Amino acid sequence: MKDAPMESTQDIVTRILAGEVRAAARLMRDLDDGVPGAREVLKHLYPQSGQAHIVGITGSPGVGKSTLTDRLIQHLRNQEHTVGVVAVDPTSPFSGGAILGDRIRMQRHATDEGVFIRSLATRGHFGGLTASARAVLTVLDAMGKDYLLVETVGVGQDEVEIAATAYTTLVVTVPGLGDDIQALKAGLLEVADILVVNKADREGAERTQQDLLAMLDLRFAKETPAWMPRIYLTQAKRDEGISELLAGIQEHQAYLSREGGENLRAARLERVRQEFLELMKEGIYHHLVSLLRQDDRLQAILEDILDRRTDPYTACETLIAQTLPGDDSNTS
Ligand SMILES: Nc1nc2c(ncn2[C@@H]2O[C@H](COP(=O)(O)OP(=O)(O)O)[C@@H](O)[C@H]2O)c(=O)[nH]1
Ligand SMILES: [Mg+2]
Repeated sequence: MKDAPMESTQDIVTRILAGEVRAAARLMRDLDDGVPGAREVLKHLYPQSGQAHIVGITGSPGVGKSTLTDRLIQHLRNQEHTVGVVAVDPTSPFSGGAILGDRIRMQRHATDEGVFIRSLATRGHFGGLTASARAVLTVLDAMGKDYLLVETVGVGQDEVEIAATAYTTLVVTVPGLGDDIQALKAGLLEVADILVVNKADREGAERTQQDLLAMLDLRFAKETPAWMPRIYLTQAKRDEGISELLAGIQEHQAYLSREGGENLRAARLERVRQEFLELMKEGIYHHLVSLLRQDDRLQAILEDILDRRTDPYTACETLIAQTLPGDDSNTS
């Protein structure tokens, strides 16, 4: 395949800001491949982002997140909102199975100009999955999408975090909680602004709702939160309860914007915090590794550790002290 002629950063930025799907898709690929220059484009897009309402959708595999996402897209489109979707899927990039599944499930939106869907596998992204998902969100946001839906499987810290740093986070479960109740107790409940009991056509939906209510009561026994998480029963497959769920999402959105938007600012600040700290972690790591590569110091350090002339803790502290200026406090 012949290389396309080089395009200036400004040209690409202009095309993406104009909402050009092909330019955006190309940038997302380049970002994943670590193509030099791709990040420069992102730097120019970032100031134009920050307006979209980001909705995280997380929960165990198979609870119906993709089906639900597909329905939410439709309902948002009916309201004439534009929508961007990032689906983070645990499937290996080699089989691509479930990614294909998401694509097919949401395919009816493929020809809709107002919808952009991007699936990410959990491996094979330059800078890591979280960074990749954030970059895609920034691109979609800068393109002017009104709502960004982020579907992640609620297993693994990264995936939960991607959904948790959305402005409105949905935690999806199904009747007959079982293992899910453990996951909820172990922290998923903490990040939920809205709880969804999908597959409400199955037996035990009301019971599950009661269990969730009891868990919320327990959690907020001492103090009533400014936002009490809502619980919705849905049948994504049959498009039941989705209007109500969307109304709940938009109520939460309105809650965040209330009273001068202090809550929204706090939620956005939290996103920025996560984003910056992650980039810093990645940046410093790569910086140090490339320094060590330059003069083969890595090998020397490893052998010192292997022969017990030093230990990995001291070696790491020494390296950081030698490389980064100014930290007098002991942070170990
Ligand atoms: N019975 C029932 N099945 C559903 C419902 N919603 C989704 N499903 C099915 O659950 C399966 C998993 O759905 P999917 O959206 O891929 O789940 P995900 O892994 O959480 O994204 C699919 O076969 C869906 O058709 C529902 O409301 N009721
Ligand atoms: Mg899915």
